[in-house]
Amino acid sequence: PEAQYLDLIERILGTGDRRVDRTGVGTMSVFGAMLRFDLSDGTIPVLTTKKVYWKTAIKEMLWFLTGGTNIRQLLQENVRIWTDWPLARYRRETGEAISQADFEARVLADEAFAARWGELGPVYGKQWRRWLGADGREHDQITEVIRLIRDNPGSRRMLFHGWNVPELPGMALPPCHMVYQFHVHSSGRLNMLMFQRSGDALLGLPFNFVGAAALQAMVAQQTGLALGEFIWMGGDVHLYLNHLDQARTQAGREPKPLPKLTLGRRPETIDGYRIEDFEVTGYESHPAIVADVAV
Ligand code: THF
Repeated sequence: PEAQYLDLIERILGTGDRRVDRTGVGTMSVFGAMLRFDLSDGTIPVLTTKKVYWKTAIKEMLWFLTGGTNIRQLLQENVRIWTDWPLARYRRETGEAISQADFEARVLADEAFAARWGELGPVYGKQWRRWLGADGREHDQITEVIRLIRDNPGSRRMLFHGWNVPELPGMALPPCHMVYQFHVHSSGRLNMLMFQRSGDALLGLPFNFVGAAALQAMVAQQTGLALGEFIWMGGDVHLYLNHLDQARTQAGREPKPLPKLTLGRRPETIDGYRIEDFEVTGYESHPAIVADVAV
């Protein structure tokens, strides 16, 4: 299964279109890709060809599920992967040359500062849990999709969506992983397909696979279904030009068996999960690969 990811990396390195992107860093990019991970054997796609911080990725998914949109909650869990965007805005708007560590410390210590500068706008959590309709009603897409999977598993409408067109301008970043669709096979297995319009193949995708698979495991548990396939679909899938050496290193490594995920407890609702509930066993990986995130 991991070989598919490494093939995608090779494809980008070999045939990717070299182009300038939003961040100015530049990328090699392919358009249109699909990976399929069979989760029915209990595995979770935590890539082994580099060290993937799977707890961070699951904490990020749990943060989305809370409906939160402020980095303060993430920092309280020691997750720093979203700091760069508010930090860049703070530096731009105040002209202050604050370090990342000092910025994070202030967000943690000062609630008013966090409300003013730690906010990402109506990103994932807001749209998933409180999508605002034109009539002023809020829609909890997650609760709704779980209800639908339980009540009408043959439905072809079991999905939730992050791309709220009128709210895009207010988001620090428009959603990358934007649609999640569910499917119940007659064998009682829950499949999930995630569409990602834009994917940072080195840094982002390994995190996104873990977060998505964790979500699928939670939804399967909540609906009393077994796990089936996780299907990942990408639009613009790219390697930043300052990630090419790291990507070559990773692509040259031999994958090890994927680890297994078990949920230690069955909470009453999708809102009850904590990071301690996720047990990943048998994770052995090649060494970490360090790379800077493009902001
Ligand atoms: N923007 C870009 N350019 N790449 C992304 O992957 C990305 N994301 C989120 C939003 N915008 C993005 C942020 N997610 C890391 C991982 C995920 C991120 C951002 C950064 C990262 O730096 N990972 C390192 C260190 C992890 C750690 O220290 O905990 C790694 O080695 O994995 C894609 O959703």
